[in-house]
Amino acid sequence: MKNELQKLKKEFIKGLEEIRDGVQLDELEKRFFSRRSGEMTQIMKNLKDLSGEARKEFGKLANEIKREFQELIEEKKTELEKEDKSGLSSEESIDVTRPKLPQTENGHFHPITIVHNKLEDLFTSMGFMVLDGPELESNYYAFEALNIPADHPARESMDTFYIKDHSDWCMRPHTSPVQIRAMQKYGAPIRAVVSGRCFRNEATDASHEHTFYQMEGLVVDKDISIANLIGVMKELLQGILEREVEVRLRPGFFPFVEPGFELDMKCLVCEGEGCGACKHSGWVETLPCGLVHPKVIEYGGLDPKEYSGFAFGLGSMRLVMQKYGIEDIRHLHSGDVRFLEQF
Ligand code: FA5
Repeated sequence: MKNELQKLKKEFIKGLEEIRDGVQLDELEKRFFSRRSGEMTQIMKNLKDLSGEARKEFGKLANEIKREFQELIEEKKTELEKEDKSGLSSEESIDVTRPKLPQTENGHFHPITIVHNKLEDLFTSMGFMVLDGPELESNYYAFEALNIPADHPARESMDTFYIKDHSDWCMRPHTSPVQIRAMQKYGAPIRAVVSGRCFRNEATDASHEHTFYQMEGLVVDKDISIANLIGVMKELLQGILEREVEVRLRPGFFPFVEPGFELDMKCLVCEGEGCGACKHSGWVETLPCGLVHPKVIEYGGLDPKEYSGFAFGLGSMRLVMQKYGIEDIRHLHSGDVRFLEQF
């Protein structure tokens, strides 16, 4: 009888160690204590067949073991209930006194994305829509509808990449085609900005990339003047650079605006002394702009006698360089982690 009890105890302890949830615990309890066939119940029943002294001795032992089993079952029940509430097993419980693990590096936005997000916030706060346009563009939208016919010399300064066997298509050399698309789609009045990649067949240097970013702006309404244009340009530069900047406005030629301007800012990388970022002139050509040419308004499907507008094409990578004091544009797409980690 004694051996039988010890064997039973071993099996019970082993069974208890394997318990992972309430269902398994119920099964174990039934196995040992069910009224009809429980293994412990059977032993208790068998006690009555023993003679006086033996019944006394084994009865005591069996009762002790039975109580021990029941206590262990109760303990296990409480443990499982706790795990259910916290979602953690007892070994996983949170130790608030443990020292903090070293902070691992989080990812962050690329400086171009930071500047574009900020520009978009700035313009949406002034009531502009944020639009998108195709990078692979038709010659019609990239040039012709912008008053740049096939033989116009302006095409040379915007030489880009053409698609083999599809000479009508090109990688857009600027974001201005979206001016036409926007007027055709939304009509007037309209206030919109478009940010995105542009492509040019360019010999790269400290301020030129073959793939670069622009942000186009377009406002078309009744009675739009140069004063409106200058007001928005100033808001833009101060909002993004968060400091006073010296600017100069000079005449600029773009077939799709009349009159056209180049808004330059004093180079913040060298404070006007001259460096690679400003082509050693002390000024950075940042914001070409002007009043939308009447022909372009017509290509957009609107009446130039009724509507006028202004447009600008911000070279946003050059603005990123000015904001962060980057002396060479090629760092921005270099993928060099040592460079990117600084932002
Ligand atoms: C244009 O692209 C006109 N579409 C801008 C415009 C829009 C004028 C609306 C008037 C009205 P431009 O070729 O100058 O203009 O380019 C505009 C800006 O893009 C430049 O001032 C410069 O900051 C940037 N940019 C041009 N080419 C490159 C290049 N290869 N790498 C980096 N930035 C460039």
